[in-house]
Amino acid sequence: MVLDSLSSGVQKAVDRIRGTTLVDKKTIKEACKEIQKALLQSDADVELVFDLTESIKTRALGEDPSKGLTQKEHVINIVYDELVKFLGKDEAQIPLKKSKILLMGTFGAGKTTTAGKIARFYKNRGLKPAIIACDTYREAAYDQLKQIGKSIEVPVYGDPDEEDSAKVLKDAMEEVEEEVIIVDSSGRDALNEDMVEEINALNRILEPDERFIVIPADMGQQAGKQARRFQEELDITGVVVTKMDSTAKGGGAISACAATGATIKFIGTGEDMKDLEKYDPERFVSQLIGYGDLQGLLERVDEDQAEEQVKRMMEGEFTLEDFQDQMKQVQSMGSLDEVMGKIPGINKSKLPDGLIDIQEEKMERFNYIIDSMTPAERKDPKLINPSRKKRIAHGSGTDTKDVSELIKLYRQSKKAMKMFKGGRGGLRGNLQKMMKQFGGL
Ligand SMILES: Nc1nc2c(ncn2[C@@H]2O[C@H](COP(=O)(O)OP(=O)(O)OP(=O)(O)O)[C@@H](O)[C@H]2O)c(=O)[nH]1
Ligand SMILES: [Mg+2]
Repeated sequence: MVLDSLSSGVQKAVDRIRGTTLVDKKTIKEACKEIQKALLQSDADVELVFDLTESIKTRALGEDPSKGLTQKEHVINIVYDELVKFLGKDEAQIPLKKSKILLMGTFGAGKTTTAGKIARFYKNRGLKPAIIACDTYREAAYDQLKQIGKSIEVPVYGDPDEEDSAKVLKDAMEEVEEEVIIVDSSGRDALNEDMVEEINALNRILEPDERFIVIPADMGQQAGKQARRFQEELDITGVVVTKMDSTAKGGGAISACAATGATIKFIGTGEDMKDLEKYDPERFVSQLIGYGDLQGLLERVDEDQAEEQVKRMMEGEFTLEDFQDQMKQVQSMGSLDEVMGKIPGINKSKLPDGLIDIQEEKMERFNYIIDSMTPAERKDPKLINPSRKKRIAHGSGTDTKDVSELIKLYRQSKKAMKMFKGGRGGLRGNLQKMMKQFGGL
């Protein structure tokens, strides 16, 4: 993602706080200036940025640190918290159920590409998607979508010879049997009457659960205006911000959309079908801060849960369910490699290679596999004989090789956990810290 300049600006601010012995008014002011500079450079709205830094200042100077946090951690925590609010507050909810989604947006915003990416998103989560090509405006729009459909093995409905998009949709709806229906629509230069009329017609036929506007991040703060207009005219239920990978204005686009109260559902981070992320402001800000000060964020940790997990692990009980929990928690934070890198006393080279390398897609596959096991198998993976392995692979839409890989990785991790347990004094503390990181954020 081209968030480097925004990220390095925010990190500079956090470093400034971290680098002083006493966080006084001057330090906070200077840190706020760094944040302002970074956000304004990413084309965020001046007024919003000043409101943000005002909140940081007021809270940093006025609130007492929560129990267990140093003053420094407390201030960094406030910066984190306020940035999360500034960039959207809530994690997007994408219910994995039968749904109908109508995509709309101006020319070249990324609608057609996003239609494919969202189809793939659902497909990878076990639902059957289909795309309906309702862009009858742009030349070869149907072919573009067919190509995309082929690459992700998702059916595409439509009629390249029909000019009336409402008719295309009506006909397709009679045929379509899939669970998740994604409708691509024609772009326009801007939101004009023509477009409102067309989208309204599609809307009446489809009766969608979701109406997403697709907005390219390079619009910067103008994205907010566009989101608001579409909200007023077409009652959108969410925003997809595309091209986050190719502009320095992503922060401006996201903050402006968030300020309209619209929910950002997904962000597009590249041209490939896999380049789609469910939007999660906490994760986004963690990425900006570069996980730089995890300690300061411990406040967010559900201590009890983390302690409980540590205790069970210390007693040698590390089930596949624990493993799955950890994967899910780590998944919401970024790469395990980065997380591990921040924990004092852990020698990354001692961890199994596979553990460090688990990528998001693999984690997803592993999640399906664990979901397909019986509770008994999850508690005691030794039960998993070849015929059970086949059943699990079939149930999760994976290969027996994947199941074997997961079990191997689980065993290695369990061994690694034992190694920490038997290690020098102090390691227990480190492990607890690690678990807190896993359990929190
Ligand atoms: N780098 C990058 N490029 C993207 C992203 N999303 C879409 N694109 C590219 O943007 C261009 C336009 O994308 P489309 O999906 O065709 O956009 P559209 O909104 O359907 O365009 P029209 O149908 O012409 O209105 C294509 O070259 C895409 O590959 C993204 O997240 N990152
Ligand atoms: Mg298109």
